[in-house]
This record gives sequence, structure tokens and C-alpha cells, in this order.
Amino acid sequence: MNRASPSSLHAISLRLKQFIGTGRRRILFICFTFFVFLSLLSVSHPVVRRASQEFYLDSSSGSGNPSSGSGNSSSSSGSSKGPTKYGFGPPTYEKLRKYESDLPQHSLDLPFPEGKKGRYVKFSNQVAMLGWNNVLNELLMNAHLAYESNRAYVFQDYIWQPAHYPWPKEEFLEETPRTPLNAIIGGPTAGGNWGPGDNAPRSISSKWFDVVCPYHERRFINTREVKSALGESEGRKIFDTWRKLLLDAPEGCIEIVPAQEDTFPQSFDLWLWGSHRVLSLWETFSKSPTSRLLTPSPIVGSAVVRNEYLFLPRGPRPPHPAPYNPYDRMLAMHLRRGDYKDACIHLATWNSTYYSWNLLEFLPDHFEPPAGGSWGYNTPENIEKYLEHCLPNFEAIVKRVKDARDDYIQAGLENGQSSIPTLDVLYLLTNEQSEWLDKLKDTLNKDGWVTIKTSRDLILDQEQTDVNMAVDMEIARKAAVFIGNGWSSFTSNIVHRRLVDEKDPISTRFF
Ligand SMILES: Nc1nc2c(ncn2[C@@H]2O[C@H](COP(=O)(O)OP(=O)(O)O)[C@@H](O)[C@H]2O)c(=O)[nH]1
Ligand SMILES: [Mg+2]
Repeated sequence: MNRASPSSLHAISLRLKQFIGTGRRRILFICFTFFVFLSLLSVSHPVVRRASQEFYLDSSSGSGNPSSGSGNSSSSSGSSKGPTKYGFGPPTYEKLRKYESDLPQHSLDLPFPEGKKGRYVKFSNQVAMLGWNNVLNELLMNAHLAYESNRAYVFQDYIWQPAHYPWPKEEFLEETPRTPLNAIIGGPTAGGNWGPGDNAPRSISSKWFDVVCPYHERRFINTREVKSALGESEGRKIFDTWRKLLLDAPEGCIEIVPAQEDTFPQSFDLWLWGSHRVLSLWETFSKSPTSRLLTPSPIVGSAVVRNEYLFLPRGPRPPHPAPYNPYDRMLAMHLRRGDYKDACIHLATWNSTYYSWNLLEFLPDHFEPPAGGSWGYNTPENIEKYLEHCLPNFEAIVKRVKDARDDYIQAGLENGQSSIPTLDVLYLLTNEQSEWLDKLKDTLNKDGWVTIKTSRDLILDQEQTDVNMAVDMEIARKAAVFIGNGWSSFTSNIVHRRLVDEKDPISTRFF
């Protein structure tokens, strides 16, 4: 072993004395050493550590560690402390915009039905500045209509209802925020390929529409020309009427424009989505390539994957063999809150039925608007009934979860499934921002759920935060069991995906 000899120690101490020096130099050296010592002491103190972490999270740009949910959620620890500052503003999507503009179908030289002589339809009457799912259900139906009319669907940015945008107004990049469609969905609607051997024209961007279909070459169809004769027709009839018009029209470039006097000038409007009339479209729409080939965008898909470890069960091992895949053990529940505190009363006042695909007859849960109400009026007892389902309290939620789990397990056993179904992971997707969610978690925990994760536990980067609603929807799509809010279009689009995936109807429930 090498030991320092007395003579070498003496040499070192001499060197040190020389380095420290005398007088002012010595005082400076002592002060500096003392400062370093104090800094080390304070950094290792927990209070100082926490303060510096918070400072980092607030000020770091791009590399922060935000959580998500409805967007304005609190820290990833899952506790509710009010709106979070992300440390980064909305994304600019430069690369994604370039991807959209460089799509291979954006070429004038392609053979019919694409290229200069191709067939196109742009729905300028599409709804905007509403929640994502009111927009999504309509744009998918428009894309399906374009496909059935042998025309390329012209896709557009999603224009946000500012109240749902994940960033505060002072961080908006433009007056009305927008997100490229390819950030939220993938598949043929957003310009991806149709299935193998399908030569339908591929969707194009609205920017390319301006190139391939200059203004003076377009045929404009005002919705008035079609809708005034349709009134409150069945969805099927509405679809077939538009399809015939668009299929038979010889013009390559068609733009549907909204009638100014119509509050809902969409081809498939809110009156249709909120009524049983939409159900006649289910059979063909659910089997269409538009539905089958719809995928989450890569941004959404990557957000789900990076958070998957959160869903691994943490509770005791089940007494019987259980699936490896955490989604096969997951019950996801959509807790539609926030603006729904008012919306549920509004829905009750107008005696609203469930929304869209939530009305499908073969699903196990239904809500019959109770007798006693009239157009724009309802009784206090009826309003109470609506609130029980639309804004359920803890007791109702706990019971619903228990019943849905029991029904699912029972159905699995009756179907002669080889292994006993296991549900021991809960995912709560929500736009709730208060401590209500923490209290609900505690209540469910006391009821026996060990693994409970919520929208707030997700770690999302800047672009993933922008599309957080689609991330939650994708998780709920994959879950073995889903419980949603029957009046919500957010829920209805999850129902759409689950049924297209051929999940057993008993696994898709409503409050
Ligand atoms: N991430 C997330 N966002 C939600 C959730 N529920 C509501 N939101 C937000 O609130 C909006 C609600 O509008 P919409 O999608 O039209 O659904 P609807 O209002 O329930 O019919 C969504 O688009 C999201 O921005 C949720 O469970 N998770
Ligand atoms: Mg909405």
C-alpha cells in the first residue's frame, strides 16, 4: 500500500501555505471556503431542495416535467394544487406542418381521381371552436361521405374552443388556437393511405385544395340547397342525399358552404348527433375504412406508451392467473366535470337524450328522459335524476365501478373464458381540476382499489400536452372496461373506437 511519507506531507503543507499566502489573499481564501461549505449545507437541506425543484419546473423550457389531464392540471404527484404552469407554451408544429404539406397526394401530376383532374370535396360548413369530440364525430362522417362519393376529403386544422385549450390566453400563439389534424389523429382521414388495393383518392390539406382547386374552378354548394328539404330526416337519408349529389356531380372541385341563416349549418349537425336519428348510420359507418383505419397520431401513441408503466398493477397478486397486459386488467372511467356542472342542468332543462353512439340499443345502459318535462323546462325531481347520472356523487361512482366490474367478470365466466377476468387497475380520465379528484381516489382506495391513476399522473411533453384529450381517449379505448358519461361526445367517440375494435358491449357502460 502506498502511504505518504512524513517528508511528502511536509512538502504538501508547504505548498498549501504558499497557495493560501498571507494577508488579503488568506482572508479571501477563508471566505471562499466558508461560502462553499454553507452552499453545500443549504443544498442538502430538504426545504431548499424542494424550493429549487419548483423553481426549475416553473422556469425550465421544453425539458420540464408537466402533468396533464384537461390540460390545466396539477403536478404529476397527483395532488390538486390548481392550474400548473408548464414551463413551455403551445407547440408550433413546424415539422408536422411540413409533413402535411409534403404529402405525396399533393401533386398535380397524379392520375385520376387524384391530381389536377381529381375529385375533391371541402366541407367549409364543418363545425369549429367547439370541443374536440363534437368536431371529431362530424369530420369522420364527412370523410366517410367523401369516400363514398369517390372524392378526396379536404382536412383542416382543429380550431379550439379557447376554454378547452391547454394553455392560458396570454400564451396563445394566435387569436384562435389551432392544432394540425395530424397531431391528433392518423389514418386516411388525415391523409394516410386507404387499405391495400383501395384506390380511393387520398385526403388532402386545405392548403393544397387552394392549389389544386383555385377559387374560380370550384362548384359551391350552399347547405340550404340540401338541408331545407331534409328537415329532421333519418341519418341514413341525410347521408344518401349528400352522397348522391356529390357522387353524380361532374365537377372535380366542390366546396360546401354554410347557409348564413342556419345556426347549425353542418351536413351532419348537432340536432342529428343528439338524437336517435343518427343510429341508422352506425352499421355502415362502423364498418367503413374511415372507422377501421383510424389511428391515434404518433404524438398521441407515443404519449400512451411512455406512460404505460404507470398502469402496471401495484396491488396484491390475484389468487388466479391474470393477464400480463395492464389494459386487460384496467377499468377506465370518464369523469366529465368542470363546464359540465352547468351543462348537466342545461341538458336536463332540454330533456336531452344520451349523445350519438351512446344511444346504441345493444349497449347495456340507457337513459330514458323521465316524463314531466317539456321543451325548455323540467321539474326539480327530473333535474335531480339527470344530475345523478350526469354529475354522479362518490357513492354513485363507487357503486357503478363495482357493478361494472361484477358484470364484466360474470360475463367472462359465462362465456367460458379460460382464465378468470381480472380488473385491478383503475384509470380516471377527467377534466376535473380540484381536490375533488384526490378525495375520489381516497374513496375508491378505501373500497379496495390499490392501483388508481388519473389524467394528472401522465407525463407529457409539449406536443403531447397539446393533444392530451386524445391521449386519455386512447387509454380508455384500450381498457378492458370503460364507464363514460352518456351525454358526452368525448365518451361517444371512445365508444365508437371500442366497438370498432369489437370489444364486448358489456364492457362499455354509462353512469
Ligand atoms: N384530457 C382530458 N380532457 C377532457 C376530459 N374531459 C373533457 N376534456 C376536455 O374538455 C373538452 C370537452 O369537449 P368535447 O371533446 O366536445 O366533449 P363533450 O363536451 O364531453 O361532449 C375535451 O375536448 C377536452 O379538451 C378528459 O377526461 N380528459
Ligand atoms: Mg363538447
